[in-house]
Amino acid sequence: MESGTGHGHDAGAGETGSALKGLQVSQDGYTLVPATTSVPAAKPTTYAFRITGPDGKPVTDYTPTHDKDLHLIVVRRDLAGFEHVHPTLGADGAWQVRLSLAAGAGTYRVFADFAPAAGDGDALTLGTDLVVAGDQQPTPLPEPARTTNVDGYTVTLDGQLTAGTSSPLTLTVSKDGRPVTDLQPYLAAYGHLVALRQGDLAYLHVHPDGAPGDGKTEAGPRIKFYAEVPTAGTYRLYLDFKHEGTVRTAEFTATASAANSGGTEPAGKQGEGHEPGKPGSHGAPGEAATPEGADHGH
Ligand SMILES: [Cu+2]
Repeated sequence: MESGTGHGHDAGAGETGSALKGLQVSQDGYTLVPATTSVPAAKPTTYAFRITGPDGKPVTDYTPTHDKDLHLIVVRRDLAGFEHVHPTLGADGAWQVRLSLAAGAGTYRVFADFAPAAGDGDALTLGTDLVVAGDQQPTPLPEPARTTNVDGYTVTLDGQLTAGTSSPLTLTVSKDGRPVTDLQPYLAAYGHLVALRQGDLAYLHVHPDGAPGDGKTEAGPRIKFYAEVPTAGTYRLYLDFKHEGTVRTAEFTATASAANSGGTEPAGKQGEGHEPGKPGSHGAPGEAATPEGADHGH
């Protein structure tokens, strides 16, 4: 058992040892069963799946988290083409949703984030792959940056991801040089943040700090989160926020530093000070991820 990190921002206890999510298609008796594992071309398509429970039957009762029974995150394995959608549940336990698959051909990861009503209240995130046929055009992961732009909005990231620590992150939204102070609640928060680890797409818990209507959380320009990453490395952050009736996603590449930055980590393992494409760096066992930049530095 890991020692507590004392972040205190959890919706529920009992997450010990399960901070890494989305790597398994089946966990605790629950299984993500896609109706299909491939689609013929990259165009908007209907994606269907079921969640089966410990009795092998499709789960039809869920405990809503962030206003929804189930959140579906879809992203190509090179971290392009992020979609966060909310499927509809049929009486027979079949979920359906439209996916745009706008990044084009390639292998996508599908994450289902839900809490079965019969469970202990903890949310599970199960993952499976979806192949979109065709020739993939690789998209290099953008370099780490503190500022990103989406649809005329500028979003700035403050804070430092640190392995094993609940790290405060502040995202600040502006438009046309002015801070946005009238963000709209979206799924019971002013922002939703998903973090995926480059290399295996581990899906990370990120908790908003404060909720609309709690008397202290302002509607921008700052949105605060606590993100707990398990290891040093490169992560892609996806912030969904709503303004003037539209939900947009701001994306960042961020580098997480090692828990103990005192220099005891072997070179090449730390998230910072790396040499992109450094030859001869054979990762230690259990550290299969190549240094970031190795595939993207040219
Ligand atoms: Cu959602």
